[in-house]
Order: sequence, then C-alpha cells, then structure tokens
Amino acid sequence: MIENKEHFKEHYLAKFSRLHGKDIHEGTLLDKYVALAGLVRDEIAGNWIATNNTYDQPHHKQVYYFSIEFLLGRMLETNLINAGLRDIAEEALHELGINLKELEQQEADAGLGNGGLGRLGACFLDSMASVGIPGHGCGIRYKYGLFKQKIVDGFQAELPDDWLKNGNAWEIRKPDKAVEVRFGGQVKVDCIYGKLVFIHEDYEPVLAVPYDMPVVGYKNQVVNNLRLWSAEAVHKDFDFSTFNRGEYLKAVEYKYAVEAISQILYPDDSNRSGKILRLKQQYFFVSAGLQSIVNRYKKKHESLEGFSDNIAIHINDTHPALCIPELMRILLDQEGMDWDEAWTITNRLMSYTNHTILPEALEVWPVEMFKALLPRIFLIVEEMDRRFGQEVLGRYHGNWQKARDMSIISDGLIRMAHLAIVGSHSVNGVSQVHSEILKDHLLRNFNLFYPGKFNNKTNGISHRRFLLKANPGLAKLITKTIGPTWIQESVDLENLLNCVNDPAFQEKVEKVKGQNKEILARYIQDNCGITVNTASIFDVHIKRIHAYKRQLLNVFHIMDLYNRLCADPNLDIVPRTFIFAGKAAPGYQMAKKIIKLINTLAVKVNNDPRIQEKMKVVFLENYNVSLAEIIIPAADISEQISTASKEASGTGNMKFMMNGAVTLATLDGANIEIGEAAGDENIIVFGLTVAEVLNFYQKGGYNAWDEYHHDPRISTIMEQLVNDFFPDSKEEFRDIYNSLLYDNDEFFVLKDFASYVVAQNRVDELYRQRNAWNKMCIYNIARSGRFYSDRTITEYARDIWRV
Ligand code: 26W
Repeated sequence: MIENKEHFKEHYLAKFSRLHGKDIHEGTLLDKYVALAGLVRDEIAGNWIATNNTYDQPHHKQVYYFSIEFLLGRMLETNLINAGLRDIAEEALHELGINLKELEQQEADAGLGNGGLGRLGACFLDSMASVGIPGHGCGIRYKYGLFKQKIVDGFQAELPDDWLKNGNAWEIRKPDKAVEVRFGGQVKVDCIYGKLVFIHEDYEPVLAVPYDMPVVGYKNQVVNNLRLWSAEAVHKDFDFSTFNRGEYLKAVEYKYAVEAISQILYPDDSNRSGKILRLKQQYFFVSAGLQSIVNRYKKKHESLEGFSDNIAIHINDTHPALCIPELMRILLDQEGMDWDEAWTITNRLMSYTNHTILPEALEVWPVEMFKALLPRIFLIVEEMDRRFGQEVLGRYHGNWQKARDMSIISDGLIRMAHLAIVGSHSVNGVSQVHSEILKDHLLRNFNLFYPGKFNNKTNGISHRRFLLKANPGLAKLITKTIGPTWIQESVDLENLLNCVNDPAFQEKVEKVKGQNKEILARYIQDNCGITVNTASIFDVHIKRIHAYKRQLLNVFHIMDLYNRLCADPNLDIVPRTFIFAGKAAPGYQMAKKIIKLINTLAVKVNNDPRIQEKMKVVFLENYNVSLAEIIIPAADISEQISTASKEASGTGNMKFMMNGAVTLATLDGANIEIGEAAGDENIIVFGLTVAEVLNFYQKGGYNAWDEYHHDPRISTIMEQLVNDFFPDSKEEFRDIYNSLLYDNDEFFVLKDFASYVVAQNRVDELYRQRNAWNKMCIYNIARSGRFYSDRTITEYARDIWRV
C-alpha cells in the first residue's frame, strides 16, 4: 500500500519502467498517464477482489443497476480522490517534474451516454460504492461513445468518438465470464409430462464478453463493479470450412452484424429510434447481465428460492425493461419454475425509474419486429399482458376501455413503460413535481391500480466529482472554514451559514469564483479565440439542445438586450457573457437550427463595436463531462428555464447550486426543490407553473400571435429571425419563426418572455450588490447538501432495494 510521497514515487517509477521498458524521461504524457492509472489499479485491486468476495457470502443482498447509458467522463482523478491518493500523487509527480492535470487530460472521456440519464447512472455508481452499498452497474461497452461535436460555420458536425483508440486503462476483459445471447429463430412448444416446454431453435448466437471496471468508494476500501458487455461473433476465428464452401462473405457479414450490436451509442436523448439494432442492444446487455447474475448466484446457492431476497435489479428508464421477460424466461425455461413462482420472484426484485414524460421518448416496439427478433420473449410478454388484462377486467368489472388503456400490447405496439410498471414492485419519478405528474396524469391509471407502487426519489449528483474534484479552490475554502466532515456528511455544509454575513468569507468565496472564471476565460480564449471579461456576469446555459429546454428563450433575451444596447449604447448594464454548450441529436433538425442561431448571433454581437464589450456570446463545442467540470465552477448564473412540467428533474441545476451559482429558474423539475432548499430569496424564479402549462394543454387558450401583437419586443425579435438582421442567413431561421407563430409555440417561449426579461433584470440589479450576491451564493452552496446522490441512493436502498 502507498503510504506517502516517497512510496508513491518509488512505486510509480517501478510501474513505469515495468510497463513501458524505458526510462521515464523518454516517456510520452500518454505513457505517464497509463503508468499512473496502472499504479492506481494495482492499489485498489485487493479491495476490488475483497469487496466481491464479501458480496458472494450467502445472504449478502446485492443491487444491479441496469442502464443502457453510463456517462462516466474521466476516472483517473476521482479514483485517486476516492482511494485517498490524490494529494500524495500530485506532490510526488510534481517532484518528478510531472503535472497531474496534464496526465489527467490524456484520458479520453468515457462518453457512454447522452445526458442526464447516463450521468445520473454514473453518479449513482460513485455513491453506491462510497456509501458502501453492494451495487453494480450493468451496461454496454460501446466502441464509439457519444459523437464528438465540431462547430463548422456555426453548424453542428458529428465525428466518431473513438474513445478506445488508446485503450481503456480501467477495464479488465473477462472472456471466462462470456455468455451467449440468442436472437431470431422460432420457438417450438412441446408438452412433456403435462408441462409446456419452450424450445428456442434456429437462433443467431452472439457472444457477450464482459469488461469490468472498478467503482472505487470514497476512502472506505469498497470497490464495486461496472460490467460493460461487448458483442463478438461466437466463432471468431476464420473458419476455413465456410471459406471452402464459399460462405466466406456470409461469415464476415455475420461477424460484423454481431459486432454492430455494441459498436455505437444511439445519440438520441428524447426521441425513440425504433431501430431494430437499438432493440438488439437492449436485449443483448439485459440477457447477458441477467445470465451472469444467475450463474454467479447459483455458484453460491443450491436453489433460486431466495433469489429475490438477495438480488435487486433496477431498470434505468424503459431501455432495460426487457429484464422482466428475460428473467421470466430464465426462471421458466432454464430453472423449470412455474409461472406464479417465477412471477413472484421477478416482481419482487425488479424496480423501474421513469425519467421523462415526453411522448416521443416513451418507447414502443412494433409487435412484428419484436416477435421476429425475440420470439420466446414475445410469448412471455403476451402471457404477461393476458394475465394483467384479466386482473384489470376483474378489478374494474369488465371495463374493457380501462383494460385497453393499460394493456402492454396495444395497436400492434408493445408499450415498454407499461411492461416496466406491471413487472416491477416500485416505480419512481426523479423529482417531487415529476413524480406527481406521473401519478396524477401520465400514469394515473397505474397509480390507482397499484396503490403504493409509485414513489419519488429526487435526483442527486456526486459532490466528490462536481465539487471536490471540479472546484478544488472552493472545496479547500469550505474545509478550511468548517472542517472536512461535509465530504461525508451533506448536512454539515449548512455550517457555512455561520459565516454567511462575514464579509471576509464572502470575499473569499467571490475570489474563488473569480479564479475559476479566469480558468474558463482562458479556455474560451484558447478554444474559441474570444476574449471575455471576467468581471462580467457568466450566464451559463449548458445541456442537451432541446426545444423544451428553451435555449431559444435565452437567445431572445440576448437579442432584446442587444436591441436595447444598439438603441442606447450607454445603457447601464452589468457586462454579460452568455455561455452556451450542448449537443443536438443528429436527426433533430430544430435543435441543430438553434445551435446555428446561437453561433450566428454570437458573431453579430461579439463583433458589433456599439456593444462596447458589454456583452459577449460564446458557444463552446463538444460539451461533455470534462467540459462541464471546467464551466460549472465559473458560473454566476445557472440557466434552468425549461417549460414547466417538461424537465423531469435536471441534475446540472444541482451542480451549479453546489458551486455557488444563482439559479434562474422556472418552477419545473428539481428547480422547485432547489428553491425550497436555498430559500426563495436565493433563487430567481419566473414563468408559467406546471399547473398553468397543463391547463393550457388541456383546455387550450394560448395563441402565440397574441404575444407577438402585444409585445413589440417580441415582434421585433420574430421579424429579426427572417429579415436582414442576420444578413448572411436570411431564410436560415424561418423554421424557428414558423414553429413559434404558425405551430403555436408548443413550449410557451413567447408566453414566458416578458417574465424572463424581468428576472434577467433582477439578476443585473442583484449582481451589483456584491455582498448580497455573495450571500446568495453561500446560501446555495450551504443548502446543496440534500442534492448529494449519496442521499438519493440511500433512499433507493432503504425504500426500493431494501439493501
Ligand atoms: C429512446 C430515446 C431516449 C433516450 C434517453 C429517450 C429518453 C432518454 C432519457 C430518459 C432522457 C434523459 O436523459 N432524461 C433526463 O433524465 C435526467 C435524470 O433523471 C433528468 O434529470 C432530466 O430531467 C431528464 O430529461
């Protein structure tokens, strides 16, 4: 074990030469990074094995978190922090003339996710290990992660994310744990000794090979496991017999068709693809994961009787919902159980989280496609639907309409949310208001049918990554002020309020923010060639580009402010730097247009002398976890302006709060709980409420033209989208114009414009009052403890997984 700096240097140099067979002075930065990661892996290996051995003890309940996305980011520094080696490493490497930060940048972001859902999964893994919960991740080892975004002439261009090109220092391939997953073919039904037996024939076999990554707990010797599955051809090697039989091409086709399964992450984050390869991906990691769980369990237990007492399976949105029929298949066909016994076990150990109410994001699969690809699973889903239908008809006295509304299969489609709900003992939303909307609206029938099944688990974030790692300046100041206990005990952060009125402390908080703004300003200079004023308000809007997240509303405020400054260049405003970042799903044209609009506006504003540097607009390309860690500590304003009811929770909002930014918010998702925590005077709220929005959707009554005609600022901005305000892109934004005025502005952008501008003026007012502003920042930091994902995970473990 590495105890001190000298030890570290000794072990590191030894590791380096052993690994690279050369002297460290000849080493590249990548060599040095790989040696460091290797050294950390050696340091945690013992705990990794010990932890797993502990879990294998009988009657040790374990949780398996199934997610088709894990947005991990980089692992080196969080692994160093959690292993308690970060400071020793930094000092030791420094003495060897090596900069830890530079090595960290050699690591590719593991971008195995789109946005909120994927990052939440990663934060949950970190929290389960750090809280000491026996929790494992199960996902797909995509060869290509979320595309790299390049901005070309203001437009988004997508490039492949070849994140494994330098290998992944944290993974271990486990070919001995490979299992076979079967697709296609047909099912022969036999009756043996009066028992129906289902035999799957002529199927396409795929080899699922696991790669394990350690999930290091914070200074607690716990190292959990993230198992990512890779698809390979069963007969990998070249098979001469097929060659001779001229079936060579077929063999090659099969090989590539198989490897395609874990080739790439689908880049949609709220629009079902409906593509068969996506369904293949879902069944692939679900079947591989469950088979390996059952195999491992059976090694330590003579029967599967106590399976649901010792195993909990969590389904992260509907993407892994096939866990339910797949476990039924294993228990029925492999373990020979009867339906009721298998169903009881399955229902008791499955739980499901819903992350969105957007209709286009709720997954449905065509029966024909589903049946062809998964013939045995389809039979089980069909039987589930038949039995559930009986139950509903029984409960509602033959109310066929109700049964049709709630059925799993309907109009030739399999409704995956219904499947997940019927097959799980718990269904939760991710913020209080979202869980209410699920219970009272979207899934009302199911809430009435299954009293007590629906519950809320408000999201959280890993403070170890998004504060301790991303904002060392602030973390050090907090520890210096209230001691280190906040790192383990979220409530201890509140002790900061003891010095909220202390000008010296306020100044220190402001100073740290200022230093982080300098770092971001340098990044913007280096990557965009734009010089920003660090004394300006850093107004930050970073997240996936989506109409409901309303980057457009932010743009319209900027256009209005620009118009006011052009009209009166001496307008007295606190200088502003508007910072945007975010990827659009490649097929989402409107989102791509919004990126073009932001970049076009940036060119106009940033090069207009009349503006006198009072405002700058910046779009940072290729937003990912590592970029978020640079931007968030430097933010003054956190833009959380989604149409009320549309953002299930948000987690970026929590990261900004914890780093002392003030939230500009609609009363949507977790913004509401952030306001309750920080205090109404420490957040700036505007816009329609959830009730008002739902009322408009139910009863109508909103006409975007009314806003156009009543507010000249809006008509001006609208016309600027299509007149020569943007000379080189006259017709470029016609779609945006039309979607707002002719498709009646689905997300109430024009409706909330006036109150948004009022809120933005309030920001200007408050920011001038430095100690009042600093107090707001301190309150947000101090009250952010409830958004530790450690709290969230503890609630899941207590209420859902009972572990
Ligand atoms: C089928 C395509 C698809 C892919 C991903 C549909 C939906 C998704 C995710 C559920 C979208 C997502 O990331 N939702 C976000 O989840 C976060 C974590 O709970 C929430 O904080 C965000 O509000 C929610 O938009």
